[in-house]
Order: sequence, then structure tokens, then C-alpha cells
Amino acid sequence: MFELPKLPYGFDALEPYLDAKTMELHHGKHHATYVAKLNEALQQSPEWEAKSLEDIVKGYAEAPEAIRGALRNHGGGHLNHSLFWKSLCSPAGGVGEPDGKAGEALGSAFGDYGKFKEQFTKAALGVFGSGWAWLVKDTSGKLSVVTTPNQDNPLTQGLVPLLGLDVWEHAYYLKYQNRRPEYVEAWWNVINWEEVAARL
Ligand code: MN3
Repeated sequence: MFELPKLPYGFDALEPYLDAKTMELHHGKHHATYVAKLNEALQQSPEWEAKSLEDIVKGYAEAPEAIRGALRNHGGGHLNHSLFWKSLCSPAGGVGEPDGKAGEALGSAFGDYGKFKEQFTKAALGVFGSGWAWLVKDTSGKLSVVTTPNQDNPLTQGLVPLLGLDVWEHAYYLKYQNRRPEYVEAWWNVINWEEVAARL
């Protein structure tokens, strides 16, 4: 059985960029529901219940038809949100350009941090409806920006997610209403670049 991971900070830790009420609902209701529905689906298949979350997300297409959709949506939802919380930290830790390993990797892949930010923002704003924007690494170690619909995760395409941004309306509607660009701009202030570096 999977469990909802605790947030590594308080609900209000990312204020004013990500507000406490949104964090509380996003974690305690939306993420919790993905975990509950994933567990519910897995109870129908002991073979799939024994797998890791990553293996479920990579391999859901091979699952019995009755649970395939649930594994895709709720397995992806659980993994995506688990990554999302870990990739955030208080504004004091996230403001500005990443240095060290993450900064160097972004510089060599995209030219400079500004170009990466521009490309990622464009991708995040271009997601039609619900989905995610990602910084990913392929099997050769090359970095790129991709998007996925709904709760799909890049792992399903053989790409390793390094940083993901949830652009579902539930991630921002309370504070930003329909203004996704303001939410995306705010998010740049609360990225945990140490976590990104550790995933490189
Ligand atoms: Mn979400």
C-alpha cells in the first residue's frame, strides 16, 4: 500500500508564491486521492501490488485492462506529486539562478539559465488543459524540456524527470484564478535546485 508522503515543509513555507490554502488542498485532497485510488486499483492485482511506483508508471500499459487506466492516472498522479513537493523549497532557498551542478548542467544544455527559463515557461504555458512541464534527462544524459498530458510521467517514455511543474488548474486557481503565467513566474522563486542537482 502506498502512503501520502509528508510535506518536507509547512503549508505556508512557500508563501507568497504558492499560498498555504492551495498547498493544503493540493497535498491533502488531490494528492491523497491519487494515492487512495492507486491503492484501490492495486488491490485487484497482487502481481502489480508488489511493484515499485516507478515500475508501475513505466509499465502500466502491460497491466490488466480493468486497472490500466487507474494505474496510469493515479500511479502517475502519486509519482508526479511526490516529485513536485520535493522539488520545492522556501523562497530563501530558491530565489535566483541555480549554481553548482544544476547551474552548470542547464548552462551547457540550453546556453544559459535565462534561455532554459524561457523554453520551460513557454512549454508550461503551452500545455492545453491539464498536464505537466518537465526538465528531463535521456539515457545518454542529454537534458531537454518536455510536457505530458494529465498525470503522465516522462518515465513512461524512458526519460528521467529532474524537475516538474504541475499546470493543472488545481495547482493555482485559488490564488491566481485563470492567470497561469503568473503562477509559473512565481514558481521560479521556490525551486529546490539541490534536489534537481541530486537527480542529475
Ligand atoms: Mn496537482
